Amino acid sequence: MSIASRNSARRILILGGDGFCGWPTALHLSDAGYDVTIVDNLSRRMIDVELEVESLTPIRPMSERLAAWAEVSGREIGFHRFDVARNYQRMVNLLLDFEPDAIVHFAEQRAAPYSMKSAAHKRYTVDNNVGATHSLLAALVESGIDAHVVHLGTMGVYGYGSAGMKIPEGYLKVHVETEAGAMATDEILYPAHPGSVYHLTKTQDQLTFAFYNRNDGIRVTDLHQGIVWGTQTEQTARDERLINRFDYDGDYGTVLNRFLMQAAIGYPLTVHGTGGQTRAFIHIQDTVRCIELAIGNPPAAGERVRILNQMTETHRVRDLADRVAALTGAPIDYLPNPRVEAAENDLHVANDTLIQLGLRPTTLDTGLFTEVTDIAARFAHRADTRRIVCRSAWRADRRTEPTTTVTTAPPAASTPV
Ligand code: NAD
Ligand code: USQ
Repeated sequence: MSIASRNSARRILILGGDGFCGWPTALHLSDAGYDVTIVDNLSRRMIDVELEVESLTPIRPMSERLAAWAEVSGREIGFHRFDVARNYQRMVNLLLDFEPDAIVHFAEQRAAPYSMKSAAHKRYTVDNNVGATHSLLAALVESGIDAHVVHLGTMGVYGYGSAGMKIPEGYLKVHVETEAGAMATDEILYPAHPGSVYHLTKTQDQLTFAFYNRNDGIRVTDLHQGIVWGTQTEQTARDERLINRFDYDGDYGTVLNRFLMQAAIGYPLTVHGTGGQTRAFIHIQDTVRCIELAIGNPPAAGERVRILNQMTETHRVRDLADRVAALTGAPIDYLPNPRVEAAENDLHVANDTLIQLGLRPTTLDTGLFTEVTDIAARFAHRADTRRIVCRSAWRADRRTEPTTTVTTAPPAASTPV
């Protein structure tokens, strides 16, 4: 039995439903029997135009995607194109009209390198992400709609130092010495330690959720997700017109998908520094399952923000490169690191809740590498190798090439609302 038939949540609004995680989530939930409506301002597609690069996979325009899904599944998905951060009244009206039981919030600028490109990109990322989250919560209060908000946060809010402990699910138990000399115990949000302006916005989201949860009783699940790898899910693979996006460029491509794509086109694997960073990972098929699990298990009225670590395994970047190299024979290139980050870190993460709720992790060992390399090989002719190297530097002293005038501009100024 699908969760949709067991759970009272039926109508799901997906903010950012045209993106890499949002599109497969929309199809997965629609397939599971939910009534799904997407909101997206298509800013990610406009950023492709700005960066002069496209998804490696030929993603179709929204209307074609939706028509293909209706044809393949017999199910309709609604779509509204507007900016969640800026078009507040449309958000309120949609909430009143659609009356969602749950809202999955993906509608943020999600690339750390993009957020560090220039002052304009930093400002765009903060305005867009902080604005989208806050507008959504204010609109829920104004409309009086009691929907469960499922937000995609990031493991990066915890930072990537070596904590010397297992990172808990959001809250840290602390013992504080009182004035009287006794020991008091409390639970606080795990100290935020963002490593980019993008990650900074996710730590700001956490405070916004905590406030609206305490003040207005908004029910929130914040999923602290690791790096998503893979491309297709059961539903996106059903028809070529449903194919998911695949980012490989230096701003939006994430490390494992980049290595797999680089190997497939014979490009040396681009390891930053010594590759000593340890990160958390999750396959896109597990992302969509976790979101369904979160929707099916909403926090009770009055419960604090529920924080779940949405990751299935951790790996060191150079180990991933070695693994992909062993599998494919690809050479490895150790490049100067354009980021400001620890050269080496360990990472141990608690992910008990989603496992207890029924997640069966798809791991790197299950041979899914081939799914990605097959996709990459099939669309290798679409790759622009000039876009592969990461050129966005965290600070001027991290630049590996002379400064050029920034000619690109984030979409905020031109986005129709
Ligand atoms: P994406 O850029 O592919 O998708 C985001 C979508 O939101 C895009 O379609 C974009 O057009 C839309 N959007 C952005 N701002 C909007 C606004 N103001 N109004 C309306 N629509 C807007 O990103 P993704 O990889 O699908 O990530 C989705 C979420 O998951 C993000 O919040 C990200 O922080 C989080 N996340 C992603 C990863 C990952 O590896 N991809 C890992 C952890 C967390
Ligand atoms: N890296 C390389 N070579 C590359 C690309 C990246 O060595 O070619 C390194 C980076 O320096 C970094 C690590 O790999 O140490 C991860 O980089 P990434 O680009 O794969 O991931 P990141 O910037 O952290 O961001 C991605 C998503 C973001 C999400 C985050 C989850 O873009 O939306 O929030 O993963 S997490 O990393 O857990 O914070």
